[in-house]
Amino acid sequence: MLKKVLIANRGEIALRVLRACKQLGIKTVAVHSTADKDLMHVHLADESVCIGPPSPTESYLNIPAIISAMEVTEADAVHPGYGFLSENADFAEQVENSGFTFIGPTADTIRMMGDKVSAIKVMIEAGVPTVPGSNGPLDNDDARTLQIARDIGFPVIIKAAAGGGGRGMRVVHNEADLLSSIHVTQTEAQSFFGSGICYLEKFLENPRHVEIQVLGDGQGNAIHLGDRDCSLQRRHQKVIEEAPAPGIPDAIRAEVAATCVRACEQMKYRGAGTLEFLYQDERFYFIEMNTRVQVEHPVTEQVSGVDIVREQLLIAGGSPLSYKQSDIVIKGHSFECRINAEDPATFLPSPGKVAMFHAPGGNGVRVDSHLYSGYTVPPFYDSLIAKLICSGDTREEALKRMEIALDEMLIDGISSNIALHKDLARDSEFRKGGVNIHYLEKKLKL
Ligand code: MV4
Repeated sequence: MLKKVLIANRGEIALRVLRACKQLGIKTVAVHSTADKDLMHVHLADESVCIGPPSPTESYLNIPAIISAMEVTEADAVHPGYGFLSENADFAEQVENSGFTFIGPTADTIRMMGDKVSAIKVMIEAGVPTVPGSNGPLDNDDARTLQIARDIGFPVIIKAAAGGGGRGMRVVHNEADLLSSIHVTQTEAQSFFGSGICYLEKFLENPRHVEIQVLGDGQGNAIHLGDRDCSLQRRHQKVIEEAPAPGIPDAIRAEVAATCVRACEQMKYRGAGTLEFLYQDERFYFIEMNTRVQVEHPVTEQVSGVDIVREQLLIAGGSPLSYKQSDIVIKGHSFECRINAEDPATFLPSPGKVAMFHAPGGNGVRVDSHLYSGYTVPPFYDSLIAKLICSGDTREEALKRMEIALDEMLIDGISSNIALHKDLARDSEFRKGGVNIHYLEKKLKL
C-alpha cells in the first residue's frame, strides 16, 4: 500500500487526487509553482514544495524538480493527474528508475499508445474495431500510398503518428491533393513532434466521440466501466460530457467494451485508461487510447459507483482490482459541464480574482472545483475552474438537475461560460441526445 503520494498537478484534479489519498489514509505532498501557492490542495496537503516559476515548463513539466521533491519529502509515488507529465513516458521511466512508483501504466505502454500507429496495431490484434486505413506508417512509395487511399476511398484523413487530440491532422477530398497534403502534414509533424511519421484513415464526416473507461491491474486482468459521449466540443475542447452515451444499442455497446477489455488484458494494462472511438451509423471505430485519468472521469464514477482515482491508487500500491466485471452495473445517467474562466463572446481565458464563488448542491449534484471566494485564477494555465456533475436515474432527471444547478451556481469577479451551459441545457437537439462532434461549432456560428 502507498504511504505518501506526491501530486504532480494543480487545480481541480490535484484536489480530486488529494481527496482520494486522504480517504485511503495516504499522506500527500503538493508541488506548486510560485503562482499557485494559494491553491486549495496546497493548503490541504500534508506537505508542499514550490518547484519553480509560473511557466509550466519550469514547474509542472520540470522532471528533475518533481523527482527532487519526491526525494526530499520521501514520497513513494507520484500521481500525474491529466495534462502536464501524465502521458510522458520519459517521466514515468525516470520516476521508476529513481525507485519511485508512477501512478499509471508502464513507460512502455505510454510510449506504445503515444505512437498512434502502434496503438492501432495493438487494437487490431485484440479485435478492437478501427477506422479503415493504412494500418501502418506511410512510406516514400507514392504509388503504394495512392493505392491505399483509393482502397480506403475519399475523403481520407492524414494523421501524425505522434499527434493526437486534434493536432497534426489534414483532411483530403481527392487524389490530386493527396501527395502534397501528406508532404505538408509530414513536414509539420516533424517540426511539432520530432517525428514526421503519418498514417491514413477514412475520414468519417459526422461521427460522435464515444470513449470507454477501463481499469487494468498490470497482471492481465481488466474491466470496463462503460462509455461516455464527449461529442459536445469546440476546437477540440470538450464542453459537456455524459455517461452513458445515449441511444447506442446495448449489444453494440457491450461488444465494443468487451474488445477493449480484451486489448487491456493482452497488453497487461495497468491503471486507468480510456479508449477513444468515433461512432457513426451504429459502428465504433477506435482512434486513440489515453493512458491517464481524464477530466470527464466523474460521469463514469457517478453511473458505475466506482471511484476511479481510488482504484488508480490501489492498483499502483499493488492491489488487485476491487471489482469483477460482473460487479459493474451502469445505473442512471450523468452529465459534466466544464466551467471555464473565459470570455463568453471570444472564448479567450479570463483570469482574475474570484470575488464570490457559490457552488450548487442537492441530490445528484457534484462540484469538482478548487475555487473559493477570494481566489485569484492565474493566467498561466488551463482555464478550467470547476466541473459541475449532475446525475439522476434517467437522462431527463439529470438534465433537470443540471438546469437547476447552473441557475444556482455563482461566480463573481471573472467571466465564465456558465451562460453557454445554461443555453445548452435547454437546447432541443442536445436534449434529444446523440449530437455529433460538429453540432456545437455549427450552433455557435448561427
Ligand atoms: C477523425 C475524424 C474523422 N475521421 N478521424 C480529432 C481529434 C483526434 N483525437 C481525432 N480527431 C478526429 N479524427 C477520422 N478517421 C474526426 C476527428 C475530429 C474530432 C474527433 C473527436 C472529437 C472532436 C473532433 C473534432 C474534429 C475532428
